[in-house]
Amino acid sequence: MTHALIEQRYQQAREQYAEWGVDTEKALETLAQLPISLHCWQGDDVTGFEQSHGGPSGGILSTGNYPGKARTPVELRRDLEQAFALIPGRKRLNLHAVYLDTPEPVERNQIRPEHFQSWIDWAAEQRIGLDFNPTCFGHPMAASQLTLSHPDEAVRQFWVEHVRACRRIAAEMGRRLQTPCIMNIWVPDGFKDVTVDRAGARERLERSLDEALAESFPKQWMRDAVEPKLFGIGVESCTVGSAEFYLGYAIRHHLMLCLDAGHFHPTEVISDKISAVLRFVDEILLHVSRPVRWDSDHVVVLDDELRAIAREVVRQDLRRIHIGLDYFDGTINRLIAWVVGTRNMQKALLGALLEPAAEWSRLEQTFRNGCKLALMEEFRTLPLGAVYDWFCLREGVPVGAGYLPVVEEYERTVLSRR
Ligand code: RNT
Ligand code: ZN
Repeated sequence: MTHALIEQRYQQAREQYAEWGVDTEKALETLAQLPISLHCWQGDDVTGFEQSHGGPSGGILSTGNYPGKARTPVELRRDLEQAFALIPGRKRLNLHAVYLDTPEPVERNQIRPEHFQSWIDWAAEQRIGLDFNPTCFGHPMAASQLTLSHPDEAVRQFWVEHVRACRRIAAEMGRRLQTPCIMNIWVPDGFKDVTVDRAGARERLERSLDEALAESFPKQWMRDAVEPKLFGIGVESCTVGSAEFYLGYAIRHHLMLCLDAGHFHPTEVISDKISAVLRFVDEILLHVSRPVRWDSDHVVVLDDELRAIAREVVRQDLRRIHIGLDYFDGTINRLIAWVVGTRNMQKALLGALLEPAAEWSRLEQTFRNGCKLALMEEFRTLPLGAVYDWFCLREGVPVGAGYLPVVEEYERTVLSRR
């Protein structure tokens, strides 16, 4: 498509939306300011750079062995730079503790901000913020699938120390980069089979969290989030950090709740949970993912649930909802996975920003539900794509599938040589 055609299509789209009282320019301005936190772990199938231990379990699973995964921080940063160059708008990077950059192995309860110095310097250069996560899996001390709720005091303390160390690192990231680092705690803890002492495990998890979160840091440096889950592989019968557990914990301790799209029963959707949870917690972290039959972490596509999530983000309070991606597919080119998922998140947000929600809400409140349905269905076929293409052009990234040749070239010259 020529620039002239992209512009022409945008001008027509702009008029079409204007007829419904929607200002496309305003929507694009908002979209350009909305950061999306890309998850570093799509770049290497959640392996990380500890020389001593390899990646998951923890009951999570990345399948596939597509060639070219990043093996070092330098390679991962290079891949991320290439992906960032193909994604319009504001980005952040979400790191896990196992992505440390050290010449020698460092135990997880010993990690310090200097082990992430190269990431912090790089993020400053890229003008992006960092988010962070303790890694409570893929480690001999997590072999039993119990970490913060482990009955052995020494093991439990090891993981408490790990989370403490991570919070200090997160605070340093936020201080250096002048944007709060979101520190999200997810642990795989649970039981494979019929469980006797659920209460004991939950009591230990609560105690560990209390201990790990005792130190306080300025809110403008770091904020804590907790992430509940329904079940994982190998912990089918009981997950200690369940939805009720963490919702309660987050409310009582004024923490952020993380809602992962794959962490609930298959017919439950997080788009319905956002407005409920926001009544009781100040902020929400989203782990946007795509569960296929289970928490499979497929690449995010522009489906109805993604659009529903985006509507809630836009209609509630943009400042109280933080958008992060969480999926990992090792069967396809990993840059394509990042670019497709992030662009889809943005398209869904743009779609929501281009809807006259106040008008539709009036119809709903006056019980004109037939009209509401009709208008909402009309909007499905309005030219959202023309507006997004214009956004890409304006932001200086390839329009539409124009990024594919760039990825292919990168695969040929960089990835295939690894
Ligand atoms: C696991 C959780 C968690 C992880 C990442 C790697 O089910 O979703 O967020 O995916 O921390
Ligand atoms: Zn998650």
